[in-house]
Amino acid sequence: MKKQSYDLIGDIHGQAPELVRLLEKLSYKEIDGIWQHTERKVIFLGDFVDRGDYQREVIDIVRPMVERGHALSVMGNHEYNAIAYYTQNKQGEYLRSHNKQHTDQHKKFLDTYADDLAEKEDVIEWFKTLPLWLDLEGLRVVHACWDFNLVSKIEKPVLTDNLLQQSSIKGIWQYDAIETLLKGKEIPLPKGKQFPDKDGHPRKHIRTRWWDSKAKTYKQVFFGPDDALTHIPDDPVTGDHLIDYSDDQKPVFLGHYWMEDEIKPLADNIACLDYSVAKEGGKLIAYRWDGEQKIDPTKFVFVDRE
Ligand SMILES: [Mn+2]
Repeated sequence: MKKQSYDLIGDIHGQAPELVRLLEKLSYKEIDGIWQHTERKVIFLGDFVDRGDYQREVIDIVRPMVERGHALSVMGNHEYNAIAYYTQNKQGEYLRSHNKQHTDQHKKFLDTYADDLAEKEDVIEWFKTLPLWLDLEGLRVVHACWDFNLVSKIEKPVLTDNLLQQSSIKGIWQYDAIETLLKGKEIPLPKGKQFPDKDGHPRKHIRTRWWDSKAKTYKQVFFGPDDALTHIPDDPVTGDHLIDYSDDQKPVFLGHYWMEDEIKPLADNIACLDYSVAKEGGKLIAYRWDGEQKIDPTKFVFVDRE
Protein backbone atom coordinates (compact mmCIF):
# COMPACT_ATOMS: atom_id res chain seq x y z
CA MET A 1 0.00 0.00 0.00
CA LYS A 2 1.19 3.49 -0.82
CA LYS A 3 2.38 5.51 2.15
CA GLN A 4 0.05 8.27 3.27
CA SER A 5 1.25 11.76 2.29
CA TYR A 6 0.52 14.67 4.59
CA ASP A 7 0.36 18.44 4.44
CA LEU A 8 1.37 19.80 7.82
CA ILE A 9 -0.13 23.19 8.68
CA GLY A 10 1.21 25.51 11.39
CA ASP A 11 -0.53 27.61 14.05
CA ILE A 12 -3.67 29.32 12.66
CA HIS A 13 -4.77 31.45 15.67
CA GLY A 14 -8.17 32.40 14.32
CA GLN A 15 -6.99 33.45 10.84
CA ALA A 16 -9.62 31.61 8.77
CA PRO A 17 -9.18 33.55 5.50
CA GLU A 18 -5.50 32.59 5.36
CA LEU A 19 -6.38 28.96 6.16
CA VAL A 20 -8.84 28.83 3.25
CA ARG A 21 -6.27 30.35 0.89
CA LEU A 22 -3.63 27.89 2.04
CA LEU A 23 -5.96 24.89 1.59
CA GLU A 24 -6.80 26.13 -1.91
CA LYS A 25 -3.11 26.56 -2.69
CA LEU A 26 -2.57 22.94 -1.59
CA SER A 27 -5.39 21.85 -3.99
CA TYR A 28 -7.86 20.91 -1.29
CA LYS A 29 -11.53 21.34 -2.24
CA GLU A 30 -14.57 22.03 -0.13
CA ILE A 31 -17.10 19.26 -0.77
CA ASP A 32 -20.33 19.17 1.27
CA GLY A 33 -18.75 21.64 3.68
CA ILE A 34 -15.61 19.60 4.31
CA TRP A 35 -12.20 20.52 2.94
CA GLN A 36 -10.49 17.49 1.46
CA HIS A 37 -7.98 16.11 -0.98
CA THR A 38 -8.29 12.87 -2.92
CA GLU A 39 -4.81 11.64 -1.98
CA ARG A 40 -3.51 13.68 0.93
CA LYS A 41 -4.41 14.50 4.51
CA VAL A 42 -3.65 17.52 6.63
CA ILE A 43 -1.93 17.40 10.00
CA PHE A 44 -2.60 20.50 12.07
CA LEU A 45 0.00 21.56 14.62
CA GLY A 46 -2.55 23.02 17.08
CA ASP A 47 -3.23 26.60 18.25
CA PHE A 48 -6.45 27.13 16.33
CA VAL A 49 -7.70 29.81 18.72
CA ASP A 50 -6.71 33.05 20.47
CA ARG A 51 -5.64 36.29 18.80
CA GLY A 52 -7.36 36.23 15.35
CA ASP A 53 -10.87 37.46 14.50
CA TYR A 54 -12.21 34.21 12.99
CA GLN A 55 -11.89 31.61 15.72
CA ARG A 56 -15.27 30.00 15.20
CA GLU A 57 -14.68 29.91 11.45
CA VAL A 58 -11.34 28.15 11.96
CA ILE A 59 -12.91 25.54 14.27
CA ASP A 60 -15.73 25.07 11.77
CA ILE A 61 -13.17 24.22 9.08
CA VAL A 62 -10.70 22.06 11.00
CA ARG A 63 -13.02 20.10 13.26
CA PRO A 64 -15.06 18.46 10.46
CA MET A 65 -11.83 17.69 8.60
CA VAL A 66 -10.52 15.84 11.67
CA GLU A 67 -13.84 14.17 12.49
CA ARG A 68 -14.32 12.94 8.93
CA GLY A 69 -10.79 11.60 8.55
CA HIS A 70 -9.36 14.24 6.21
CA ALA A 71 -7.01 15.62 8.85
CA LEU A 72 -5.20 14.81 12.07
CA SER A 73 -4.23 17.34 14.68
CA VAL A 74 -2.21 17.66 17.85
CA MET A 75 -3.15 19.91 20.78
CA GLY A 76 -1.56 23.35 21.01
CA ASN A 77 -0.87 25.23 24.21
CA HIS A 78 -3.81 27.54 23.46
CA GLU A 79 -6.25 24.61 23.33
CA TYR A 80 -4.70 23.29 26.53
CA ASN A 81 -5.05 26.73 28.14
CA ALA A 82 -8.68 26.97 27.07
CA ILE A 83 -9.41 23.55 28.62
CA ALA A 84 -7.62 24.52 31.85
CA TYR A 85 -9.43 27.89 31.95
CA TYR A 86 -12.80 26.08 32.05
CA THR A 87 -11.91 23.19 34.31
CA GLN A 88 -11.92 23.28 38.10
CA ASN A 89 -9.96 21.27 40.62
CA LYS A 90 -11.44 19.49 43.64
CA GLN A 91 -11.31 22.74 45.61
CA GLY A 92 -13.42 24.44 42.96
CA GLU A 93 -10.58 26.62 41.65
CA TYR A 94 -9.98 26.97 37.94
CA LEU A 95 -6.90 25.09 36.77
CA ARG A 96 -5.89 28.20 34.82
CA SER A 97 -6.68 31.14 37.02
CA HIS A 98 -9.03 33.80 35.67
CA ASN A 99 -6.55 36.63 36.25
CA LYS A 100 -6.40 39.60 33.90
CA GLN A 101 -3.53 38.33 31.77
CA HIS A 102 -5.21 34.95 31.13
CA THR A 103 -8.62 36.52 30.56
CA ASP A 104 -7.19 39.08 28.11
CA GLN A 105 -5.36 36.35 26.21
CA HIS A 106 -8.61 34.42 26.06
CA LYS A 107 -10.95 37.30 25.34
CA LYS A 108 -11.61 36.69 21.65
CA PHE A 109 -12.37 33.03 22.25
CA LEU A 110 -14.73 33.98 25.09
CA ASP A 111 -16.43 36.61 22.93
CA THR A 112 -16.75 34.23 19.99
CA TYR A 113 -18.98 31.85 21.92
CA ALA A 114 -20.48 34.35 24.37
CA ASP A 115 -24.00 33.73 23.02
CA ASP A 116 -23.66 29.99 22.71
CA LEU A 117 -22.30 28.41 25.86
CA ALA A 118 -23.36 24.92 24.80
CA GLU A 119 -21.27 25.20 21.65
CA LYS A 120 -18.32 26.56 23.62
CA GLU A 121 -18.51 23.55 25.93
CA ASP A 122 -18.73 21.26 22.93
CA VAL A 123 -15.64 22.87 21.40
CA ILE A 124 -13.72 22.51 24.68
CA GLU A 125 -14.71 18.82 24.80
CA TRP A 126 -13.39 18.44 21.27
CA PHE A 127 -10.10 20.13 22.25
CA LYS A 128 -9.71 17.41 24.90
CA THR A 129 -9.77 14.74 22.20
CA LEU A 130 -6.70 16.20 20.45
CA PRO A 131 -3.60 14.08 21.07
CA LEU A 132 -0.57 15.59 22.82
CA TRP A 133 1.64 14.20 20.05
CA LEU A 134 1.54 11.98 16.97
CA ASP A 135 4.12 9.29 16.30
CA LEU A 136 3.26 8.06 12.81
CA GLU A 137 4.95 5.90 10.22
CA GLY A 138 7.84 8.06 9.08
CA LEU A 139 7.13 11.29 11.00
CA ARG A 140 6.37 12.83 14.37
CA VAL A 141 4.31 15.85 15.33
CA VAL A 142 4.13 17.81 18.59
CA HIS A 143 3.24 21.42 19.29
CA ALA A 144 6.54 22.58 20.81
CA CYS A 145 9.11 19.96 21.84
CA TRP A 146 9.66 16.24 21.24
CA ASP A 147 11.03 14.69 24.42
CA PHE A 148 11.43 10.90 24.31
CA ASN A 149 11.52 10.60 28.11
CA LEU A 150 8.28 12.49 28.61
CA VAL A 151 6.55 10.68 25.76
CA SER A 152 7.39 7.31 27.29
CA LYS A 153 6.51 8.52 30.80
CA ILE A 154 3.05 9.76 29.74
CA GLU A 155 2.68 6.59 27.60
CA LYS A 156 -0.50 7.48 25.70
CA PRO A 157 -0.80 10.91 24.07
CA VAL A 158 -4.14 11.60 25.70
CA LEU A 159 -4.95 14.46 28.06
CA THR A 160 -6.97 12.38 30.52
CA ASP A 161 -8.89 14.16 33.30
CA ASN A 162 -6.24 12.86 35.67
CA LEU A 163 -3.33 14.21 33.63
CA LEU A 164 -5.16 17.51 33.15
CA GLN A 165 -5.54 17.93 36.92
CA GLN A 166 -1.96 16.87 37.65
CA SER A 167 -0.49 19.06 34.91
CA SER A 168 -1.76 22.16 36.65
CA ILE A 169 0.06 21.42 39.91
CA LYS A 170 3.46 23.13 39.88
CA GLY A 171 6.33 21.01 41.15
CA ILE A 172 5.25 17.59 39.88
CA TRP A 173 6.57 16.04 36.68
CA GLN A 174 3.21 16.13 34.90
CA TYR A 175 3.28 19.93 35.08
CA ASP A 176 6.74 20.11 33.52
CA ALA A 177 5.80 17.47 30.96
CA ILE A 178 2.88 19.44 29.51
CA GLU A 179 4.90 22.66 29.70
CA THR A 180 7.72 21.10 27.70
CA LEU A 181 5.67 19.26 25.07
CA LEU A 182 3.22 22.10 24.44
CA LYS A 183 5.16 25.25 25.36
CA GLY A 184 8.78 24.29 24.79
CA LYS A 185 11.88 23.68 26.85
CA GLU A 186 12.64 26.66 29.09
CA ILE A 187 15.50 27.56 31.40
CA PRO A 188 15.88 30.46 33.85
CA LEU A 189 18.12 33.37 32.91
CA PRO A 190 20.92 34.21 35.35
CA LYS A 191 19.72 36.04 38.46
CA GLY A 192 18.54 39.59 37.80
CA LYS A 193 18.21 39.16 34.02
CA GLN A 194 14.92 39.46 32.14
CA PHE A 195 13.57 40.41 28.73
CA PRO A 196 10.22 41.68 27.38
CA ASP A 197 8.19 39.09 25.43
CA LYS A 198 6.11 39.91 22.34
CA ASP A 199 3.26 41.22 24.50
CA GLY A 200 5.59 43.30 26.65
CA HIS A 201 5.43 40.98 29.66
CA PRO A 202 8.77 40.61 31.45
CA ARG A 203 10.18 37.07 31.22
CA LYS A 204 12.89 35.56 33.39
CA HIS A 205 12.92 32.26 31.50
CA ILE A 206 13.93 31.66 27.91
CA ARG A 207 12.75 29.06 25.44
CA THR A 208 15.74 27.09 24.27
CA ARG A 209 16.94 25.76 20.95
CA TRP A 210 16.54 22.37 22.63
CA TRP A 211 17.95 20.30 19.77
CA ASP A 212 21.05 22.47 19.22
CA SER A 213 24.01 20.94 21.05
CA LYS A 214 26.37 23.55 19.52
CA ALA A 215 24.71 26.41 21.44
CA LYS A 216 26.88 27.26 24.46
CA THR A 217 25.77 30.69 25.75
CA TYR A 218 22.38 32.04 26.79
CA LYS A 219 22.35 34.17 23.64
CA GLN A 220 23.06 31.15 21.43
CA VAL A 221 20.56 28.95 23.25
CA PHE A 222 17.77 31.57 23.15
CA PHE A 223 14.89 30.67 20.82
CA GLY A 224 12.84 33.77 20.24
CA PRO A 225 12.57 37.08 18.41
CA ASP A 226 15.78 38.80 17.36
CA ASP A 227 14.82 42.10 18.98
CA ALA A 228 14.85 40.40 22.40
CA LEU A 229 18.40 39.13 21.83
CA THR A 230 20.02 42.35 23.10
CA HIS A 231 18.57 41.52 26.56
CA ILE A 232 20.01 38.01 26.65
CA PRO A 233 23.50 37.65 28.16
CA ASP A 234 26.29 35.97 26.22
CA ASP A 235 27.44 34.08 29.33
CA PRO A 236 28.00 30.32 29.28
CA VAL A 237 24.69 28.55 29.81
CA THR A 238 24.05 26.40 32.88
CA GLY A 239 21.18 23.97 33.40
CA ASP A 240 19.58 21.40 31.13
CA HIS A 241 18.65 23.28 27.98
CA LEU A 242 19.00 20.37 25.55
CA ILE A 243 16.88 17.41 24.54
CA ASP A 244 18.49 14.80 22.39
CA TYR A 245 16.92 14.41 18.96
CA SER A 246 19.52 12.89 16.68
CA ASP A 247 19.61 13.48 12.93
CA ASP A 248 18.78 9.85 12.08
CA GLN A 249 15.39 10.07 13.84
CA LYS A 250 12.10 10.51 11.97
CA PRO A 251 11.42 14.13 11.02
CA VAL A 252 9.51 16.03 13.69
CA PHE A 253 7.21 18.98 12.95
CA LEU A 254 6.52 21.73 15.49
CA GLY A 255 4.41 24.85 15.74
CA HIS A 256 4.48 27.37 18.57
CA TYR A 257 7.56 29.53 18.12
CA TRP A 258 6.40 32.68 16.27
CA MET A 259 9.16 32.48 13.69
CA GLU A 260 9.70 35.61 11.65
CA ASP A 261 12.75 35.15 9.49
CA GLU A 262 13.39 33.04 6.43
CA ILE A 263 11.39 29.81 6.11
CA LYS A 264 13.79 26.92 6.59
CA PRO A 265 14.15 23.80 8.76
CA LEU A 266 15.64 24.14 12.26
CA ALA A 267 17.70 21.01 11.61
CA ASP A 268 17.79 18.36 8.85
CA ASN A 269 14.90 16.52 10.51
CA ILE A 270 13.20 19.28 12.58
CA ALA A 271 10.92 22.01 11.21
CA CYS A 272 8.81 24.67 12.88
CA LEU A 273 5.74 25.69 10.88
CA ASP A 274 4.61 28.65 12.98
CA TYR A 275 5.42 31.86 11.09
CA SER A 276 3.25 34.27 13.09
CA VAL A 277 0.15 34.53 10.90
CA ALA A 278 -1.58 36.21 13.86
CA LYS A 279 0.75 39.19 13.42
CA GLU A 280 0.97 41.83 10.70
CA GLY A 281 3.41 40.61 8.06
CA GLY A 282 3.14 37.00 9.23
CA LYS A 283 2.58 33.89 7.13
CA LEU A 284 0.60 30.68 7.38
CA ILE A 285 2.88 27.79 6.48
CA ALA A 286 2.48 24.24 5.30
CA TYR A 287 5.00 21.52 4.58
CA ARG A 288 4.17 18.90 1.94
CA TRP A 289 5.46 15.63 3.29
CA ASP A 290 5.80 12.55 1.08
CA GLY A 291 7.79 10.15 3.21
CA GLU A 292 11.20 11.87 3.31
CA GLN A 293 13.37 11.59 6.45
CA LYS A 294 15.27 14.79 5.69
CA ILE A 295 13.22 17.95 5.43
CA ASP A 296 13.31 19.40 1.93
CA PRO A 297 13.45 23.23 2.05
CA THR A 298 11.67 23.44 -1.33
CA LYS A 299 8.50 21.81 0.07
CA PHE A 300 7.29 24.64 2.29
CA VAL A 301 4.16 26.38 0.99
CA PHE A 302 2.79 29.58 2.47
CA VAL A 303 0.25 32.37 2.19
CA ASP A 304 0.80 35.88 3.51
CA ARG A 305 -1.31 37.38 6.26
CA GLU A 306 -4.06 39.52 4.70
MN1 LIG B 1 0.89 29.32 18.58
